[in-house]
Amino acid sequence: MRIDILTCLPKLLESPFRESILKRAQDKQLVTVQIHDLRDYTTDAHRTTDDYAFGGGAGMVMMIEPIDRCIQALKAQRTYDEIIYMSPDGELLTQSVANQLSLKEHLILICGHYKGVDERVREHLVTREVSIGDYVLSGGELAAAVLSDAVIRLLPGVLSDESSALTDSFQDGLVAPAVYTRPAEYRGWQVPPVLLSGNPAKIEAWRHENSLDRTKKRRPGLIKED
Ligand code: 6GU
Repeated sequence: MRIDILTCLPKLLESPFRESILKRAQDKQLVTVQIHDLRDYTTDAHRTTDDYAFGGGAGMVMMIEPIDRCIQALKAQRTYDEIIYMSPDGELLTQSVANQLSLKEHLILICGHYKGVDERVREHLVTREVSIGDYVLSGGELAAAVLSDAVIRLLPGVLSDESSALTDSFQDGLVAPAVYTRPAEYRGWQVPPVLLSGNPAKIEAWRHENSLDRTKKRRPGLIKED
């Protein structure tokens, strides 16, 4: 997979991709993440990426030209499956959306800032718009890092079998069961004895029951009503 991220604040995106699982996925060449500074696609001396809104009003608007020039340069090199604009009014990022995107080969993520992008970017250049939740961030960069993390960890070979994404919360419509590690007792607080029993069938049954209980208590909306 390859993910190209378009931003006017490239520094904001550096560290999330240089650590831990996302770094390892790139080192193993399971994914290429390329961050593009939109200022490099401007044509004026000041390298302007935003301008005042037509009709007035507060806030700057990201201009279409640098975004389009960057997208066209990328499209000349390969075919993109989705060109995604990160926006708080987009489709909500769910596990199901992450699963879908993990099956794609080439993605472009566009990070908005200021009051957003010129609407013509959304009308003519973008194939999909994604939000990471119902709250407003200062820009799309952190949201793009969240989306990338959710997608990259699903790629075959990124996680070990043990930590496989198949056992994640949400992957089966339930939240994950409680986990414990040594010591078995701490300040009198006990680990559930079944987990120390060495009986895999009983442990599996306990985990499933625990998942169901936790989902009902914490996220009742996840339990499908039929
Ligand atoms: Cl994708 N962008 C911004 N700016 N705010 C958000 C968001 C995206 N998703 C939730 N809030």
